[in-house]
Amino acid sequence: MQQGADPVRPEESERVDAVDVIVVGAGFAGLYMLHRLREQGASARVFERGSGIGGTWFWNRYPGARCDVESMEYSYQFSEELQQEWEWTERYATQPEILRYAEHVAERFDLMRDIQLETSVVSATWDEAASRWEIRTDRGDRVSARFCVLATGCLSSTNHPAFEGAERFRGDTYHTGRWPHEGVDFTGKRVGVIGTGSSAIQSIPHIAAQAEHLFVFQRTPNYSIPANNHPLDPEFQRRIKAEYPAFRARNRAMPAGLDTHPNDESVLAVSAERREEVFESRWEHGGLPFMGAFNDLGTSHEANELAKDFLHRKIRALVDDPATADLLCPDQEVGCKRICVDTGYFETFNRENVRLVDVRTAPIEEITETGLRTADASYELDAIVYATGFDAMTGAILGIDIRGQGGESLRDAWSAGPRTYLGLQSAGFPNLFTVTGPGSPSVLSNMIPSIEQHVEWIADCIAYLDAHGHESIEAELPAQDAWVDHVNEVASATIYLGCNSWYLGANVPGKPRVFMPYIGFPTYVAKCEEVVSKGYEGFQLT
Ligand code: FAD
Ligand code: N01
Repeated sequence: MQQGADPVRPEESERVDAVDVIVVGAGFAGLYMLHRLREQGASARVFERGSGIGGTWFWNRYPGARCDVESMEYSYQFSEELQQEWEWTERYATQPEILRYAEHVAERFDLMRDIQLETSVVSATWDEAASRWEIRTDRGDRVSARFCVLATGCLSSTNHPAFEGAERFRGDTYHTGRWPHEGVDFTGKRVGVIGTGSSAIQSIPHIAAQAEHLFVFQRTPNYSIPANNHPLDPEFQRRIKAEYPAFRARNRAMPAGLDTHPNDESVLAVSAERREEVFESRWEHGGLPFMGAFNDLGTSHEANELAKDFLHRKIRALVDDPATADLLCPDQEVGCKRICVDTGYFETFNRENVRLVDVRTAPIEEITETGLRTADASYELDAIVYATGFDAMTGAILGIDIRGQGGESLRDAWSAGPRTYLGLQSAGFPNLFTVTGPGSPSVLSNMIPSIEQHVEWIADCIAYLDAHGHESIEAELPAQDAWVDHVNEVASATIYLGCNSWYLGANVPGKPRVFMPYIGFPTYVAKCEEVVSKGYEGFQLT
């Protein structure tokens, strides 16, 4: 908890019966939403499940957790004073530094007095007669609000595979997305990490350096580009700050709202020497800009094959044991699953105390009292780390029992996959907004600019309704259907549908296979603005 703040503790809080807006979640989305609403004179209250604010950066405290968008870009731009005064220390900020930043924002804008921590929203019910939402929490709060904003996060509902016998394990169990605040000492322990996504790839080198022995249970290998992290040069930071608004504007206009230095050449049109030179320089530069190496890696299978070949060669050069290197080479196309960014991940498999276990050919069959059994072997473990990710994009939203017009449940409305108009609203659920909801660029963009764009759109919308005497706003079904079709059509022209990613819900058994984010920042921003300029086209204002 940041110093000087004055958090509302559940036991101290008075029951609030009526506010203009209830915001669920106090990550970067909820914090900025609260600030904007207050600025325009609305009363708002935020409920947050955690015992602190910061969302992702509050929960994901595993060793090695850090951002893979560069610090100068992964931060708010709504306040020039804020972006001038905050000093980042590294090219990619660590989790503790980002959490300190979130706490600084909360303190600076005096947000804590409207945030109730350790409180989960369990239901939200639309009262048609009153045109208001009734929100209930696990603490017994009952609040009536004109609007409800779900700032519940795309990656906040942790995924726990239902392994047979999991509860019998007598050792310690951790999930990367719910890491203990006091940290974990793995010294002298036999540790098993399940999963090889971004969280695993960041934490494995740290756990390996501490544990007596580490088993990495891999179902699908992933591509990872070295971070090449380094302390931030003060002169570089000063130069960016001298023109911060222009820097932000430039990046907002880029694909994904991120400066990946996009190269507008087709990899298929250049010579083999040029191809190698560009890939090599991207590898050296490090991080997500690898995907900007050529303009067709995300759309052409043939082009992607060349990136794949380059990265397979890199993995084989880094990993000494050829059989382990083979296992670490992904089959899927580069970027189909979210690309990872690492520091020493592949090299970790050269350590004597680390072993890669392929659980694709021999799946995990059960967790035992003393470890884990796959289809062909047993492993004795003192600790199991679930790096098994999230019920992404819809998990946190559908964790709340939401009832809209006519008592319709959102869980039913989304039973075949999420359906939204612009990722902002769902038909049948008036005055309910989602920040970075499914159907918006969200996880396929630098998320803080995406969050700011949504928060500003929602705040402006509420101000517009007030100014024009409208009681409610609701997405129209035809507009929503057309938007969902458009989201799918855009995705089908890319490489994204060809693998089992969490973008498709494929990591959670039984989840409908639907591509959830929208590929198209920044054209998406223009579309949102156009809708407003046409009097909220596709929405019904009552
Ligand atoms: P969150 O930060 O997830 O906050 C949502 C909050 O809502 C949570 O605190 C949760 O407890 C709360 N909540 C949910 N349901 C309820 C409920 N029913 N009642 C009460 N509270 C509730 N994005 C990038 O752009 N770049 C990166 O480099 C990057 N790195 C990441 C690294 C990790 C480890 C993870 C998990 C994600 C990363 N992301 C990154 C995505 C990241 O989630 C976003 O950038 C951003 O932090 C999301 O902010 P948010 O406020 O929308 O959601
Ligand atoms: O989760 P993931 P994550 N048996 O879903 C495996 C962001 N993020 O927490 O691929 C065996 O990617 C699963 O296997 P498979 C970023 O957007 C960013 O790592 O489904 N294995 C996979 O290997 C990221 O994409 C950073 O076959 C099982 C792993 O668990 C997102 O958050 C850091 C299994 C889960 O990987 C999620 O990342 C961290 C089973 N039953 C997170 N079930 C940055 O670096 C699942 N797995 C910025």
